[in-house]
Amino acid sequence: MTDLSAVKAALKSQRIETPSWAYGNSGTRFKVFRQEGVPRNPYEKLDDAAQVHAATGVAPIVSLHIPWDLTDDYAALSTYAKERGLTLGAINSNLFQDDDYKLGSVANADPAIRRKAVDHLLECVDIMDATGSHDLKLWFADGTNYPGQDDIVTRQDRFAEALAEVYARLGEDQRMLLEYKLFEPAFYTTDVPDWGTSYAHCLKLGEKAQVVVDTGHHAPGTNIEFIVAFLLREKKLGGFDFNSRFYADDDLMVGSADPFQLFRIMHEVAKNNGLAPETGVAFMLDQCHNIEAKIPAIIRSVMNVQEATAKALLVDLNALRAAQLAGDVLEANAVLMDAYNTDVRPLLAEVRTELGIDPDPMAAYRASGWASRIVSERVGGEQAGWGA
Ligand code: AOS
Ligand code: ZN
Ligand code: ZN
Repeated sequence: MTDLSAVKAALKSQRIETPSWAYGNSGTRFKVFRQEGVPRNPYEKLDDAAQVHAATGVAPIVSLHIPWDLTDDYAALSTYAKERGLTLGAINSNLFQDDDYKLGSVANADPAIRRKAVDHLLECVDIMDATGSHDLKLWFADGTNYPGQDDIVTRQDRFAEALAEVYARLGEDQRMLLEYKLFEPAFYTTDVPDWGTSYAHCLKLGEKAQVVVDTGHHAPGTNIEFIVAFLLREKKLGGFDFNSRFYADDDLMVGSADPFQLFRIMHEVAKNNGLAPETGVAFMLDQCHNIEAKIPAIIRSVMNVQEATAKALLVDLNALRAAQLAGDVLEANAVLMDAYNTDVRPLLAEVRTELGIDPDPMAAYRASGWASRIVSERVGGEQAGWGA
């Protein structure tokens, strides 16, 4: 039997980090649909994030993206966050929106461009010092489009050199989280295409370098929970970029395309102590809400992660282990499916009531009046958006 009070305690202490860019406008390369009331600067993004936290009680951390969240005083931004019960989380670098990076950033053949790219990463660590952020999250668009375009091994050498310089600049309590992605924008080779490449670089760099699993960055059919279990065993899972995909890097709401996959991932996390704060797994969202209202979509995403986590925590691990040791394939599978098929919404409603918030986060947000308030107040100025 599972101890329900321990399940509730784990759900109450889980922290889900929301990305500043999810509050701004986004779209595909075909069209960005502008929405009314969207934030015009990082401060207003934090105001929206505070609404998500108020409704859910478990989303007090916000990832920033440099330069999309450019400001001249990051310490002031951090103070503004604290005044709203928030903290600033991972600092995401941007080495993909500058003409200089057409043939790569840290893997570019031109040493001057490599220098510029590394300087940006070092600047991101300076920003972490000012915001009190612990994580530098690195995603690189570097790669090639055509066979023969550049040398695969030489590009890895350039990567290793750049990462080592940035790693050496990290403070005691700062980490480097290295994300991988199968393809896009590069279509032939990507310099960090999979967890193995990321893991190999992180292993060489040292303890403060860990892998980020973006759930949308794999080939169809990839067993992501296996990667998660393996990385946890090796103490190299730094965190997640949660989102859902049907085809490629769709960045849809986590848990919307395949809630069972999310459950399987969270089962490995829960079983392998990944929910314990000391394990250091960051539960970040990395999503774009192109056609749906942004704040309620982020609230829904947080709830989806919570539901998968609750089901994972309900797995009767003693019964599972007994069935596994007995070689009882059907029983072991049944134990897992029992947890997955449990309706955990009443349990989460109880958890929220015990936290002193509304048991229904979506209804609470609707009733708050925030959606109409931002439409009437945020007029004029440039709306923030992906790339703005
Ligand atoms: C890109 O595909 C990656 O998922 C990045 O993590 C992220 O979406 C981008 O860097 C915005 O910060
Ligand atoms: Zn990502
Ligand atoms: Zn992505």
